[in-house]
Amino acid sequence: MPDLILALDVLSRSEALRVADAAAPHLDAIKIGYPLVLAAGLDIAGPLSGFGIPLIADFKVADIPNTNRLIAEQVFAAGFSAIICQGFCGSDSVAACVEAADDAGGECYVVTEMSHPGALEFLSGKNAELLAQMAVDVGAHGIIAPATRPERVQTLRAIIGEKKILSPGVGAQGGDPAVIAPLIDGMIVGRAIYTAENPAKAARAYAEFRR
Ligand code: 3DU
Repeated sequence: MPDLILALDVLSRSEALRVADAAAPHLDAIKIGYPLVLAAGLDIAGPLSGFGIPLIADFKVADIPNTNRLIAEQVFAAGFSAIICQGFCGSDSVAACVEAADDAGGECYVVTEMSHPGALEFLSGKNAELLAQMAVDVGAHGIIAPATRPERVQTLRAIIGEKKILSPGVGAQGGDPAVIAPLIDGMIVGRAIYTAENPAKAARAYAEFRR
């Protein structure tokens, strides 16, 4: 059963710290991305690190290898433990993120199939399966796969074996935590926690699905 990862997509430093402080006792990691970093700056990683929980940088990095490496180095220097990159730029681009992660003692996760309806237009089916195999081949630490489609998570699991699956889409996007939890290693939950009237209570409820 999975770790609980808070997707902290709030838009101010004070709100980020308020929600993190409330939810932290129930969390295994905090994921932040463009919404919070653009609003509050990359150095929000500093105070968030103070909760003693690993930070995951969800920048869905998607560029040439050299640029990917430069981005990943900044992320790890800022105190993050893991980075998320896109796979569709190719194995050399992903390998650049994996190498930067390895150099920093961190982790790199590769997006395969996304959780929203539009993902089915391009990044699903065979393409997602090729991305998962590539993630294995370049030594990534795991993949991102959709909690909204448990049957796809099972297919991708058969490809990646014991590498980790972090899965967004529970709660606001309709994914069922009881169904997805046994299939994954990390359950990513955003709005269902950070917009809750009581984020601590909401986080505690999702934490029931942990190991
Ligand atoms: O829908 P939520 O509010 O629980 O947030 C989900 C988070 O996971 C959010 O940060 C989003 O950018 C990220 N994510 C997906 O939702 C779907 C993906 O395929 C990959 C990342």
